[in-house]
Amino acid sequence: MNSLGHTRSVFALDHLLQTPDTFIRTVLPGMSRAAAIVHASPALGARFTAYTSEQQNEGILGPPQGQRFIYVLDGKVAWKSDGKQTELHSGGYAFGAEGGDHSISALEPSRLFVIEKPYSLCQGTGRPSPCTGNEASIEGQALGGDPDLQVRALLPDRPEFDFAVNTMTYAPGASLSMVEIHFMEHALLMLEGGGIYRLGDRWYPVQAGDFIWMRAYCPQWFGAIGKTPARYLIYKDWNRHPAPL
Ligand code: UGY
Ligand code: MN
Repeated sequence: MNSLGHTRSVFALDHLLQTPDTFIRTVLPGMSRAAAIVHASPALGARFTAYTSEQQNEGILGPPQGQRFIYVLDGKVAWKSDGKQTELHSGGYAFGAEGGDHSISALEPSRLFVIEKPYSLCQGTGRPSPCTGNEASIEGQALGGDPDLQVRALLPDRPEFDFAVNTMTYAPGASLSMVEIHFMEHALLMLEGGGIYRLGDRWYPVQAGDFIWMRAYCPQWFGAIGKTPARYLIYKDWNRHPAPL
């Protein structure tokens, strides 16, 4: 508890840094034996919703608003989709398409990072199919040829998917090679380690457990600090024209 009203959390026009001391729990419609920490939502200016779901044994989530992506932070959950059940452990993830049928039930106390987003149809691509996977079985790609910065794309590289979720792993001392400014927005959860995040014209110390939202065009840069790798999960809108009709 901080009795002097201090926190690292910041809410600015083009970004949000939300640290665990400011997390508020709520129960979303259809949740049972579970609570949500809502990180980003349309009320913030985001075009998606991102939350952490904390589930007790047998805790369930309600129906999604649009598509749903889940990443297991810890614990074990049963993901049922298309009559098939898959057990997901830490690092496991699943995608459910808009209008599809899926259910999620915790097999032990678990925490999930969840993204929900209305689907943006693109002429000629068809619709995405549900899928599951585990981060550990995905081969990393060196970003811009830098072997100290490995990107793992969790969703299939196919045009029907209108968003991407990647993990980025920085060796100690590694950094983005440039300040990025782009029309996509981001949700980001620090999974491991820490460093300095530049957001807009401010630089923030960040560590595992922190959440960041970046509005489109928010200047951004990260450098890993410490003797262990820094790793984060990052969402971005993807594969769509910036001016949808
Ligand atoms: O994919 C990205 O835009 C990523 N490189 N951005 C970031 O790490 N802030
Ligand atoms: Mn970016």
